[in-house]
This record gives sequence, structure tokens and C-alpha cells, in this order.
Amino acid sequence: MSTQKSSFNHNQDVVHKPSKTFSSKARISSMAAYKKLYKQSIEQPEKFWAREAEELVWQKPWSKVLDWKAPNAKWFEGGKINVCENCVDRHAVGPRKNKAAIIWEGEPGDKRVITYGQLQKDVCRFANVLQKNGVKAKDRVLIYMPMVPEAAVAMLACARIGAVHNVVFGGFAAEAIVDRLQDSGASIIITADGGWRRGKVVALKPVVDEALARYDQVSRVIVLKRCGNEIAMDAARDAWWHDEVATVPSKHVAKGFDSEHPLFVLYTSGSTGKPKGILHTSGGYLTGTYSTCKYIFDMRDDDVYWCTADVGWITGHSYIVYGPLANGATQVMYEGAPNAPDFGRFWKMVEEYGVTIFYTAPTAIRAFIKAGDQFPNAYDLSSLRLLGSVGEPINPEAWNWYHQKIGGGRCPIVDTWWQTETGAILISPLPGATPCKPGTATLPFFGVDAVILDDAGKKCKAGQDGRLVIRKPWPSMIRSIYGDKERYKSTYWSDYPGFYTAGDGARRDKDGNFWIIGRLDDVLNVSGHRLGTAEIESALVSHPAVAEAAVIGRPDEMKGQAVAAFVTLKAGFEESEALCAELRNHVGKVIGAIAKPDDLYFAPGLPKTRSGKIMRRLLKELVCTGKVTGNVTTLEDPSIIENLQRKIAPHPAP
Ligand code: 7RM
Repeated sequence: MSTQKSSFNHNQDVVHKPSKTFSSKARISSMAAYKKLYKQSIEQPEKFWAREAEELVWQKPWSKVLDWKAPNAKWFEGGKINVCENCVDRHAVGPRKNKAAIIWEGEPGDKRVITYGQLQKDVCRFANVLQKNGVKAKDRVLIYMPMVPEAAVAMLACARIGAVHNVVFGGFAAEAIVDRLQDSGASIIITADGGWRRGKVVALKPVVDEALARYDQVSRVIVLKRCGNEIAMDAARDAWWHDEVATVPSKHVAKGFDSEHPLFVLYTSGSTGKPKGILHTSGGYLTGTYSTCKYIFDMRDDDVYWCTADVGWITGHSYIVYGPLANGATQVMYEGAPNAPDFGRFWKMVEEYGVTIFYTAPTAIRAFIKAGDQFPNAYDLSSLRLLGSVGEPINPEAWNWYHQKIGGGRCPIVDTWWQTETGAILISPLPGATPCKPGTATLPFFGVDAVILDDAGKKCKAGQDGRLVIRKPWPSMIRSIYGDKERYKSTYWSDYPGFYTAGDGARRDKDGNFWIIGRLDDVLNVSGHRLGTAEIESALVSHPAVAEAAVIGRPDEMKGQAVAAFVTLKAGFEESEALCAELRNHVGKVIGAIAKPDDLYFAPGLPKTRSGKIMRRLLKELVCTGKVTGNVTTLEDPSIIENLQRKIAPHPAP
């Protein structure tokens, strides 16, 4: 175990305290307030979470807040709740009836505003459609849609009738649909003819047809007409969304379901093995997403919130659909790519709709940096008051750019750490309280007992690397891997019995901040020193020539592992041996000689998942064997690997 100082934090002294203007209006407005409530929430988590859950509408009150027999949690047992009623109906009957719930923009520029009153009608109609088609509580419904309001409507309609949705990202191929149908046993699919992406129609229904040629247990496919592209309709099996909703009433009674009633299954690819169906349930999940939105985004009725994720990811489930709508928020939803027609699209929309809270991923931020400042410079971004980041460690370079260029130096940044499995954010600054250092997700949310343990299960000291562990159950946690309790137990609860292991390496600094240093599967061991991928990559990106970097360990006889780095340069910089030496030395200066890359490859692009995470295992395989044979179905752009395979030559250390 290394105990070097946090090398990720190469501008050690920079601490961004929330401004007085921000703090004075925030729900949690000082560190003293955070610490007090955090202490209470850890001493009596059930009391904290019960208070949060009480802000939701329950059709029957719970009799017990938590029943915990590790690794099985039941939250709010005895309670009956309708998740959809909480996200839609309760706003549609009060003063928010005519408030915009969703301000949607299609990629071609078409616009729609859906009020809570309208959303209620749409959701009720679609709930009636599902029931008319025989869907019952606990049935699985596969949703394969573009980023249109109907994707949220379909999810909410499932929740309303107690059906379990399984959203499959619209960029996945037929194979992913078949896998998920087989595992979940869904018998109905909700899809669209297509969606717009970078000026082209991405056809969806034909992909469903391809999947159903290999799987025959689906009896109904409901198709939204979005793009008007030509598709085949099987008269016995397929029906148009608009025909279906035309024949049903816009009223539907939302009945209460048990708090532990399943809400959805969302598959995560995982680095090896078959995708895991992460199962979430109702009352606890909604409490977690509701509460984190309220405190971490400090969401208000007059905010215009925008999360740029796709509903096919957990971020879209928790922070587009359930959390914001449970808070009665107004949000922007966008169909297409960030660079359609150019990299100014997001900023144009921020200006146009007066977005106040903006939540995106480091991969997007790095793409914006690479594209150039002329794009954000062309728009008025002064409506923004709070920024968020999720998905990967945000390297200080990206943090600072986001803070200055997008936030005008005025907006706090909440770097939110969480997972599909955690359901809601677990580690994050509170924007009116927490002093932020670029690169750290800072401190645990209320009720979250996060620690870093060494291999022997001992708590790590400040500065010491270990594994991130959560010691207490929390309401929005995963309940099982769908259909596989054993795998659930062995994957998450067996490293340290009774504790949840996240699979991330981390360390705390002297102020208690959590620094996520990368996935444990990716951690390097160089001459006995553990090195996180995040910190070496971050050191590379702190060089002015570098846009993005990925680091892996390859076997080395002397050192155990040697460091191999893939580097994408910013526009205007040329690959050269001199630059290579300079980058290597730069890492040496920032972290220490131990982390200097042994091999350095210039790569025009890095292999990423469709949600933007770097796929290091593919790079590792490529370096170790010269080819990539592993599962590449989650790869966003397969040509990147082909190009790397053909073009790359290492620049070995002299
Ligand atoms: C929300 C989401 C989870 C993994 C997680 C981490 C990484 C996510 C951060 C982060 C550092 C962050 N769910 N991760 N957020 N690492 N700082 N703020 O991404 O299931 O798709 O991925 O993502 O490794 O374990 S996920």
C-alpha cells in the first residue's frame, strides 16, 4: 500500500468554498450544519430516512423503517406507495398543475413543453394502454426508446401499475435486447420507429424486429412514431402508440404497492461475465432519489434543471425521471448529441431555457475542452447557479474548466459519486456547505456510512489507499441481481461480511474527503506500489497538450506491472518523441518516478462505453496480446479499437 500524498490533487491548496450568496439560500448552509445532521443521521439512520420518506405520499404508513438481515434490506415495511403518484399526480393537483415538468427539445430543433397536468394525462393513458394489453403488477416491460418524453411516460406508467421496467439504452444492438429479454422474461416491448442522433435517424424498431427473430416470448410491441422512418409492422404483434392511447381514458387510479415492490431492473455490463440485472424497489429508491435531489442539487420550484444523461442509464432513471419529478422540478430534456449541429448545442439550450442546474459527465466536459472555448463563449450562461458531475473521477483540469468556462467561477460543482447499484448519490459535496477541492467527491451524504478499508479489513489512515465500503444499508440500495440472490451476495457483500463493497479504490485526505482512484480491477501494482488509474490519467491531462488519457498496467518481469498510457492530444499539438518524453517527465514531476509511463501510445480516440466510461480492459488486452477478443458489445465506437490495433506503436521509455 502506498501512502504518498494525493497526487490527484496537483493543485493542493486550491479549495473552493461556497459563496455567501449561495450558502445563505441553501438548505444546508454551513459545514457545521452538515456535520451536525450527518452525525445524527449516522447515529440514527432510520430516524433520518423516515423523516425524508415522510415528505412523500404514502397510501398506507409503514410499520417498520428498516428490517436488515445482511445482505437483505426491507425499507418502510408495511407501507404502501405509488411511485408514479409521487412523481406526477401530487403535483398535478396542486399549484404545480400548469408548471412545466419537461421542456423537451428534439435534435432537429422541435420543441415541446409538458406540464405536470399534461404529464398526468399522458401517464394515465399509457397506464391504461399497458393494462389493456394484459400487463400486470410485477410483469417486466422492456423499454427501448430515444430520449423523448414518452420514454419517461412509459417508465412512469409501468411504475403506476406496479410493472417492472427494464430500459435498454437506444444505442444498444439486438444482442443486448435478446440477452435482457431472456434474463428478465419480459413479454412486451415499448419502442419507437427511431430517434435523431447527429443529423441522422437511428432506427430502433428494426433492431427490435431483429431481436424478436431470435426470441419468441414477446407478444406485444408498442411503437411510438418519432421520425417517420419506414418500418415493418407485424399486424398481430405490433401496435402504434398513438392508436393505442386514442382508445383509452386519461384517468387512472394509482393504487398503492408494497414499499418493497420491484420498480425496475437495469442491466450493467460489468467488466466480465453476463450483464447483471440490478433490481431496485419502490419506497426506499424513491426516498433516496428524492432526498439527494433536494439536498445535493438544492432543487427549488423556480429552478430549471438539466441532466444530460440518457434514460437508458441509472443517472437517467434517478436524476431525470424519479428524483426531479418527485421534487416537482422543471427540467430540460434533450434528444440528441452534444455536438449537433456543433459543440455549442448545450450552451445554446442553457441560454434559451435559462438552465440553473446543469448535471453532466467528465467525458462530455473533456470533449468540450477539446472542441474549444469558442462554443461556450458564444452564449450567455449566467442563469447557471449549480453544476454537477457524475460517471468518472473528474480530473482537476476538467473541473477547473467547468468551473470557470461554464460556471463563470460562480457556481459550486457537486462531484457526485454513486453507482447503478447504489440507486442514488452516496458521496458528494452539499453545494452550500462543503469546501470543494477539484477531483474529490468530498463527503458522504446523510445516513451513508462510507469508509475505506485495507485488505485485512482495517480502516485506512488518511492518505492510504484501500477499498471503498459502505457499512450501513441505505434506502435506495440494490435489492438483488435479478433472479440471482447468490451472485448478489457474493458480488457485493462478501469481501467484508455485512458491508457493501463498491469495487472502487479510494483514499481519504486529511480533511476526510474521499478521492476515488479508479476501479479496483484497474488498479496498477508497480514494484509493490498501488497506483490508481485516475491519478496517473489526471497527471497526464494536466499537461497542456493532453485532452484525455487512459492508463493500464501490463505485466513486467522486474516491476510486476509496468505503466502503459494512451494519450489523446488537443487540437494543434503534434505527436513526437520529444512530446512523449515531456509527458513522461510531467507524470514524474506530478506524482513521482514510480508512475512514469513505461510505454506511451498516442491515440486519436479512446475506447469508451456508451455512457462515456473508458474501457481500460480492452486497452489492456490490446497491449498484452495485440488484439481484442473480449466482449465489445458495450463499446461506443468499435472503429476506435480497429484503428488502434492497426496504427498504434508504443513509444517505449528510453
Ligand atoms: C452513476 C454511475 C459506477 C462507477 C463507480 C465509479 C464511477 C461514478 C463517479 C465515479 C469517481 C465520481 N453509475 N464513478 N461517479 N468515480 N467520481 N463522481 O456512473 O454504475 O454506471 O458506474 O462509476 O467507478 O463505481 S455506474
